[in-house]
Amino acid sequence: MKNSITQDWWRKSTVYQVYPKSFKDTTGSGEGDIRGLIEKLDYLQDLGIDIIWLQPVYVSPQNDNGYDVADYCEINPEYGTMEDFDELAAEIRSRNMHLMLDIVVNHSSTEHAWFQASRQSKDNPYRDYYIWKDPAPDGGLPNNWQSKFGGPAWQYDEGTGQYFLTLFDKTQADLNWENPKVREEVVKLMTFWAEKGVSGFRMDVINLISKDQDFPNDDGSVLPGDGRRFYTDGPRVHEYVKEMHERVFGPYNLVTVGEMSSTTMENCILYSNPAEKEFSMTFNFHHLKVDYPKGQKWELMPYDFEQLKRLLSDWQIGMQQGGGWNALFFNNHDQPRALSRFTDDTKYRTESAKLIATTLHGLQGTPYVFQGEEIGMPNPYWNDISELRDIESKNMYQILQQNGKSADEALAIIRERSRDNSRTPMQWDDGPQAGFTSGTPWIKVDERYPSINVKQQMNDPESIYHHYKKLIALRKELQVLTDGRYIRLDEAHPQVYAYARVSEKETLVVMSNFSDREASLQLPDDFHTEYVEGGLSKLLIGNTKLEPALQAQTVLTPYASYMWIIR
Ligand code: TEU
Repeated sequence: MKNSITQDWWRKSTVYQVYPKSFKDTTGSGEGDIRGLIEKLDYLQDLGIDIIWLQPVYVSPQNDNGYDVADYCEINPEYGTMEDFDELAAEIRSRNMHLMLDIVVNHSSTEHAWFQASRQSKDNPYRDYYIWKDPAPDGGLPNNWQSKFGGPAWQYDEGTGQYFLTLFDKTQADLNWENPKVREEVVKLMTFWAEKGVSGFRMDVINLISKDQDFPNDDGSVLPGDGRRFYTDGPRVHEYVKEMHERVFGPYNLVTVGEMSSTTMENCILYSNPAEKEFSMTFNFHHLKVDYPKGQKWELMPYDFEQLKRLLSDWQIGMQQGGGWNALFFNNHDQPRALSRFTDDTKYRTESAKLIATTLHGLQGTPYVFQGEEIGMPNPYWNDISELRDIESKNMYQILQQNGKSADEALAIIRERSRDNSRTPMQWDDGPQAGFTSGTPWIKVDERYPSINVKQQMNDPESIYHHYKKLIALRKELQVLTDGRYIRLDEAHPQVYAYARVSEKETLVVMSNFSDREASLQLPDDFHTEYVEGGLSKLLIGNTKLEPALQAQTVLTPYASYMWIIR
């Protein structure tokens, strides 16, 4: 383990996630493009980013903003050309940064040539590329599995009289990984991009690729009863991932992150322990369900702070013990902004954004910054459902009303939970459309852009942007951030989350007040005696003024957050 920690360069890296549709438009189309990203590479380099995760730019009907791929080896004209892509890759390399592509192979678009052939007839050579089933004996659905975007997971095909499986949108058909030809195609397309010199892949919902071949009905005895237990971390998933490692990740020395939906820690250890030869690291979402009552995303509740801390801590300790590696994140393109969700995005917006950053960047793993997070972009305010674009939000708005909610109640839920909360255009400056486009943006720009934008923050040394920049630099400087043992310090404090990272030479302490009231934290006696007393402590970063040395007791003003080093 020690060895791989020092060998694997990405353990000291920070990843920046680019949602290309909303990043930077250079053509006036209202949608971002590859050339827009090229324009902003100096900005990302200044921030200290090592790896850019570029979300899908492949040919796609865009029903799910590119997660519905119709051609894995061509660029969608809305985003540019293959020449633009090659230039992007070269520009990234010339800045000593790395490019990570998003690979979406649990499913393809129904517009993909494979699916078009597959639906021709039952004996078409591509039939087995997808998951086709006869109707149930009563003529109904093959089983009761539900789509993640609402409604049944099966679509009927008139032409051939069978259903095909779609765990996401009805135009995202699940690929049949049992078929070796499908696995061969995946190796081929990944090799295509690896040959172009990309450094790695983010693998979309990759723990869903192996389905229980009996396709059983879900009797609901295990929540949520939507079928997911029959295809999540399924029977052959590790075998399939090892095959990809052997044939592509290993030979091209790629950095890889698997997106794991509803996974377990045992599985994530297997996915990310280097000895297993699977992925470099894993995303899991347990800590982002602490405001889902009984696991229900489409019902509101205040988040459970203690549960958030417990989940973060369990995954720190468990993954460390098992030799796994976490991808660290609070934000992505599928989540509302953590700043609005867990802290205060109005009165204490700047403090809150810095607190979210410090809390995350002190943990063990590889941190991910989602575009706009580094300037403290909050959830936009949605006036009306017509402002939203996401397929999931639009489906759920209807389903919530079918289930008895009023239009206003449904909108109130969508406002909090919609994936569009993180998808509004990047706010570059205080000019028209926040400098994102000269045209009409595909989704509205948040009205607070005149005071929340990159230009203003780059000029202010006290800004959220500069706070991120400092944290990203610290990750490279301090070995304890990479391999320090995690100890939780707050003992179920109702307002404060505090932890330490301990190595032989140094100790790091992080303390964050997640409330709008003053809080006081007493360090555990044994910790204080062993690690603080007798050492020299230094405040590395904070978001309000504080005496530089760490005391046995610390008083934290609203949303105060600090990181100390003790040597
Ligand atoms: O998301 C996987 C996923 O399960 C979610 O985060 C999903 O958006 C949520 O559960 C819905 O409530 C990945 C991508 O990140 C997402 O953008 C895609 O829509 C999805 O896969 C399908 O490719």
